[in-house]
Amino acid sequence: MPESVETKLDEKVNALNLKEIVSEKKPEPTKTDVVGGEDDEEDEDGEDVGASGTSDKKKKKKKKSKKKKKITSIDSSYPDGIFPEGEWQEYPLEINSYRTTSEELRYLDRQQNNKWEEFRKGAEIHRRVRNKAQSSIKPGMTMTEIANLIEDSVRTYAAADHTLKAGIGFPTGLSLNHVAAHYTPNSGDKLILGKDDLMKVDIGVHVNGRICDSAFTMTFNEDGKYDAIMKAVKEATNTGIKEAGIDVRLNDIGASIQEVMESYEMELNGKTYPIKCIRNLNGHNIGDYIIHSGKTVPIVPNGDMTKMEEGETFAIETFGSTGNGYVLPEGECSHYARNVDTEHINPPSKSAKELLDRINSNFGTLPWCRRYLERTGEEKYLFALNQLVRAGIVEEYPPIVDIKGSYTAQYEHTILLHPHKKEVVTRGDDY
Ligand SMILES: [Co+2]
Repeated sequence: MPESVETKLDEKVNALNLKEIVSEKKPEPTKTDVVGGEDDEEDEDGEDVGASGTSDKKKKKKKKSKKKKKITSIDSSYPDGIFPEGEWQEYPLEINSYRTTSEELRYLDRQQNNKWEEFRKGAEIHRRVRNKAQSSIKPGMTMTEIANLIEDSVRTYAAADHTLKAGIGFPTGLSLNHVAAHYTPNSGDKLILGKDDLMKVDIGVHVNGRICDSAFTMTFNEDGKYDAIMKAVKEATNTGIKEAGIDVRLNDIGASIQEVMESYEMELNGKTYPIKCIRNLNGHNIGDYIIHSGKTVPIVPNGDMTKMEEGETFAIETFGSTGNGYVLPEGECSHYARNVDTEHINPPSKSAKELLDRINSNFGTLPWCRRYLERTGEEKYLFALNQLVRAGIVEEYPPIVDIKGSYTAQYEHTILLHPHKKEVVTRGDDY
């Protein structure tokens, strides 16, 4: 989920659609609910997909197996509470090479093991959910069906009795073509995925507030139309990950990303388009229950000489576009989050106060969307929600788009800056 820095003011202007939504109350799925249809299976021995992924051999075995198994909690596959580690990388700067071998720093790292295991558990859920998404999503499905498929899987793997303990870390981004981010269906949405669409799938999983933020791009176009933009963005994100580290300046990461991204171009209908970084979308550091926590990781050089620091966790994400390389808010808003440090602001009405209590008890400062609010039983809440937005208590994050007819792609991973090494915790064999 990207941070959109320069558009903050514009977002305020983009007023909420006040059309009332009559919502259906949806029951919380129980732990034994089957999610996502017929293909739900798990290895009988509960083996992890892990960063190294499922082997072909195993896939064949799965295909043959007649026994369909339900998705169950991730904990049942890891009863000892030790989850697969992500990809380890050494820090890039020469002055930090001592870190790799320092016994003292390794000891210091082990002191924080609970925190790292929470991230790794979220990452393993993320890998399994996205594997399922990649094999189950097909053109012709509605955005609502796709979102439900992903979100029900997250909820079942997390198997938490409360949304603040573990589960969805932010609304599932399903942004098509020129829409770069922050699109998820509101109830009643009838949008259907087409074969030629370029879809950014941005999934958030949290465990005790440790949020894994990771995204990929998919299409069902078979003539390779989008190969260049997808390759450019994947490589740019991997460059950002490689360059990131303790004492590295944020500006320098942006410069490295741009150099890789903008070495690509793409042909569309006989015309060649340069692939540009979307310069007002950024990676960000991640705090407990806070998806955008102060530091911004640019994807072009921006003069920010702030350094990354030991113990920090970042979402490294890049966006490429065949359009202007600049996004603006457009369309009906679905994403919201309560702002931090707003306890001193009084909600402007009784209904706004009640809605805020509901938001606090279900999401705290985690981002959410209208569908999640409706699951808690809320209906006809838009007037009160608009009041909370205008009071500055809740922030809205409308879809952000490049020019119509352009194509945008995104890849994203969460990285952990351990004292001795960095860990790309959400790495899988898919991306
Ligand atoms: Co993000």
